[in-house]
Amino acid sequence: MSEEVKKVDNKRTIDPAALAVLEQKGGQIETAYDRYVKMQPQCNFGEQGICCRICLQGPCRITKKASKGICGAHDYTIVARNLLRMICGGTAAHADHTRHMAHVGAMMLEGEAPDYKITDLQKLYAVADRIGISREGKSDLEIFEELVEMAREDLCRFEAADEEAARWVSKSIIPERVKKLEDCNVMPRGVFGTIAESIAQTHAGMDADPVNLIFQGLKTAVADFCGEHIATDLSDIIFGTPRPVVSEANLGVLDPECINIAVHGHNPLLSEMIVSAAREMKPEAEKVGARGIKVSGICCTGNEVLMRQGVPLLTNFISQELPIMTGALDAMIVDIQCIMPGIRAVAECFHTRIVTTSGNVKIPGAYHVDFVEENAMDKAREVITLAIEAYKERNKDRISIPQIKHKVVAGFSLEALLELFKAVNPENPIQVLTEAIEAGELRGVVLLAGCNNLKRIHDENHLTIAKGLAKNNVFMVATGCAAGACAKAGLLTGEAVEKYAGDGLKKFLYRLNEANGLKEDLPLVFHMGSCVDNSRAYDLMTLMARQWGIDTPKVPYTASAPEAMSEKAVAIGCWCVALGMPTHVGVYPYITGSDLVNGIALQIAEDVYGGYFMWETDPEESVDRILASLDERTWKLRVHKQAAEKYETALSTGW
Ligand code: NFS
Ligand code: SF4
Repeated sequence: MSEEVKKVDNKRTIDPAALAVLEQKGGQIETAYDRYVKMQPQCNFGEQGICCRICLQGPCRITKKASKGICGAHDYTIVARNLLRMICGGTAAHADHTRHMAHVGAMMLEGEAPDYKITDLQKLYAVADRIGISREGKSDLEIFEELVEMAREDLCRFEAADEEAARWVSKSIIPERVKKLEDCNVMPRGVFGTIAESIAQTHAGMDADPVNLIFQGLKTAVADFCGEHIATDLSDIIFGTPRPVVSEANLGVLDPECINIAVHGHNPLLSEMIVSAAREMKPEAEKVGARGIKVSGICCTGNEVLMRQGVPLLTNFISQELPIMTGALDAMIVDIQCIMPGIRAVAECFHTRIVTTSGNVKIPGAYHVDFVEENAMDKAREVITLAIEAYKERNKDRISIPQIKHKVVAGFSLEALLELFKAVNPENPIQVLTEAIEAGELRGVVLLAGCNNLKRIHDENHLTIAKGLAKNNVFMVATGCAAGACAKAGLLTGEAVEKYAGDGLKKFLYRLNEANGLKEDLPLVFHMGSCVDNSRAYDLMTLMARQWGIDTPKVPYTASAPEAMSEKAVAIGCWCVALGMPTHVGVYPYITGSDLVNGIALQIAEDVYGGYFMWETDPEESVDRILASLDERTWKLRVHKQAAEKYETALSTGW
């Protein structure tokens, strides 16, 4: 048993609000923090990825005595197959979300989803232009129709080699990357087809070649990028592209005077409706003696409504059971993904209603209201009525809300970021960022992404890394539960810049504050949205590459998932690498059981794609390694630029 496992207790968090709840009620009411302790020690075979149970002869585990599975599969085949299946799980989850968005788009066109409309025409035009839809002589609805059709094609195209590449990939990334993906045979045509192909490839008795399996994994991950990008674009068109917004985060946002509703999951199709219905239903809340209805968010649906509507963020993934334990939450309305079944048992000890809304996410014992898009607002009202009923049963004596919350400045879509840069450089906004890196004011850009994972102390890796990078003048964007961690800890504020930023980062951000004449200072970390919005973060890298005229593996831009947990995070990490980013992960993935597969992730990937993985669990070390990955690129970029100027040649395309 490792040292780390020995000192495990059930208060593994550095979020003071979460800790307050755990100290008061932890142990009496079982949460993930308790179950993590009970689960120790965890299985070593699983941990290393060398357990196979994809056929009924298994489980086969690789040991000294048995170095191959019964069918003769080596460790490297088993590890690579398991990894590919994880990537499929993540890609399928995002694609399911995207399919839903595209389906609602199609329903809107048929007049079957009257509560949804095109909110952002500029975004519609921008996406149409990028994807290659001619707008000439077409009405807005006709453009939208073509776009939805194209999105469905990207999702549904067969994987025949003579078919067109997925457009949301081939038209969103730089031509050099398109060529690389095509040359390596990892350019997907259709998202669902790629998933089917991969699952087939990993069936017993199919592919045994680890390299072939891993390349297929990268192709599937690029299909994941495609799905995510479509989801972001359609959400922006339907609900509006985020603009800077001020709100709050952490458990202290719960208001004992109000009916408190948490929206949890990932899909803005439902949460946006809940937010509007809640605003409308204030009189009903007043009738039962509440001051109003307060909606707050958990996980990525929380990020979606924070970014667009300024709805406060309650908490992130691993602490999702804790808001119920404050006794002040009347309903938790969940849609899809990252919903721990454990919330139901916790709610049993309180008056809180857990309401599931999606046909593929049900929890035994929870309320289920099937969310149908034809009458979305009616359905939203129906679930809010459940919360109002629950409020009447609230026991005031059991309410204990930690008075901890922080201001949050969020809403930084790429469009919003460029708007800020424009105030400094109206002709070429992205140059504001690239020049600051060239001048050495900034060390590079880091995307803070991913989940929570109790293998690490809740939020500790996120916050230590964010603060460490800030001190070293790194410009940071964040998504998902990483952004949630920063929000809860007050890092999405101007005050955090004052406190944690190095001189270069301070100068850079203050220059932007001044040029924009903002009421609210810009934050230390820029919240770009939910996990599907990692597509925004990659578009930023693409813009930087275009500005410098280089391929992405030369751009000083690193991704970090300090507390990665889900299969979705695995898929994202893999496309980050395939699309040219160094990618730090703060938890070991299940591949260390094969030196060969691990070596591909850590080293060979760089030779082929320019991106590579770094596993590092210690947060301080992680900061050093992330900085080194940026510095290597900045240094090379400078050398190549100097050489190009001196010899009057084009910039070297290698990395
Ligand atoms: Ni991303 Fe968002 Fe959080 Fe992880 Fe889950 S909510 S989609 S998967 S846990 S960051
Ligand atoms: Fe064992 Fe091979 Fe079956 Fe896997 S596929 S469970 S390694 S026999």
